[in-house]
Amino acid sequence: MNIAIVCYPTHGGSGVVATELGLNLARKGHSIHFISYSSPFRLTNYQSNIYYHEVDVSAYPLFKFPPYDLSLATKIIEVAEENDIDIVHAHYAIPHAISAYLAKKMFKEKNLKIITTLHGTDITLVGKDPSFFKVVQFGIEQSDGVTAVSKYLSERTREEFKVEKPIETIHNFIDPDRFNGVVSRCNRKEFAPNGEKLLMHASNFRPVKRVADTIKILAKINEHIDARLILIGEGPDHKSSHDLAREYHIQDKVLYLGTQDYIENLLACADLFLLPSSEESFGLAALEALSSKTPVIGTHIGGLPEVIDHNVNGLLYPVGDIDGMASGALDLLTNDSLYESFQQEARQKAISDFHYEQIVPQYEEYYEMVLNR
Ligand code: GMT
Repeated sequence: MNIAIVCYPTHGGSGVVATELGLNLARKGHSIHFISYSSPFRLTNYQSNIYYHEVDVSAYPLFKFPPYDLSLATKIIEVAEENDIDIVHAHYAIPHAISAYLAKKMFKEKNLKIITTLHGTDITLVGKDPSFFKVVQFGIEQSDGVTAVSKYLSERTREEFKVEKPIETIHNFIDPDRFNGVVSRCNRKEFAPNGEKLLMHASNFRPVKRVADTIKILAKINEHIDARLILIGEGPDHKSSHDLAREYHIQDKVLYLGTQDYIENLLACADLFLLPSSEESFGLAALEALSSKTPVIGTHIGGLPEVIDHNVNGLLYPVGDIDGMASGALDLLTNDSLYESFQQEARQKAISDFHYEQIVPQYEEYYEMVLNR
């Protein structure tokens, strides 16, 4: 099939999932056309059957906000004309679902099929905003197919947007050979020179991620054992988390690495991965940790319970339960046999439930179903 994948090129989960899906589909012989405002960061080397089309938006003095969604619709039509596209797969509803719908209506040569994959904040946060709600609802209704990355998100979408049509749950996936937790990939001495335990967190540092909680958990753990925290990513809460670490006098135990393209090498060093989010439709970072044999300490919200099995491969607590998360972390970090069991279970969970070889065919079957409908 000739598939156009519309996504964000950034380090957020939706862009990663869209890119890795395209790469896997290309390896299976499909022709994949990525469309975005810059090349997806995971699109590193040339690979056959992969094409990238850049959307350029003319900046005109009259425009306070350059209308990316309109230029995107135009680019989708151009790519569809030149490459006989069968399906436009829009990842993250805003604005991709609507731009794809516009392209579908304007493209006369063929009945372009639109599939929208919902990733989380396009429903639970941004999509709920009154300035987007109706257009997101319309985009979902007009798509020929809609998938969501967790059962939780499928349910939330039905509830919040009163969607009648079926929403297919296709979970996110992992390459366990890439996220394999081989310790030699990471120089642990560099991060823990005195044998400290290593906690890790990776996100876009937005309020929904509650980065401050990772600092509070670190402070609590350091009342009992020596531990350090590696923070990966950039975003609005970076500075406040820095200030909080100073307030707790543990700034020397927190290492900010900024945005990283190859988190798989760093995860191999982490003893525990912290994901204390208030909203998480799936938690791709948690799956990357599991696959790397790194147990996850997180919150019992959203789609995380579909990824993490509490007391088996991770520990899940109410949002903001710092004491619970810190004490659960300490139980694991001070009991080697328990910790090793969690490590084995973590990798087993990633491989048995979320291997790309199991999930990518679900997208292919869904494409066929939508095309033949
Ligand atoms: O908030 C992020 O993690 C970025 C966001 C995105 O849109 O890229 O992630 C969402 O999509 C990921 C991939 O499907 C999911 O794993 C994340 O859970 C989801 N984020 C939220 O729901 C907050």
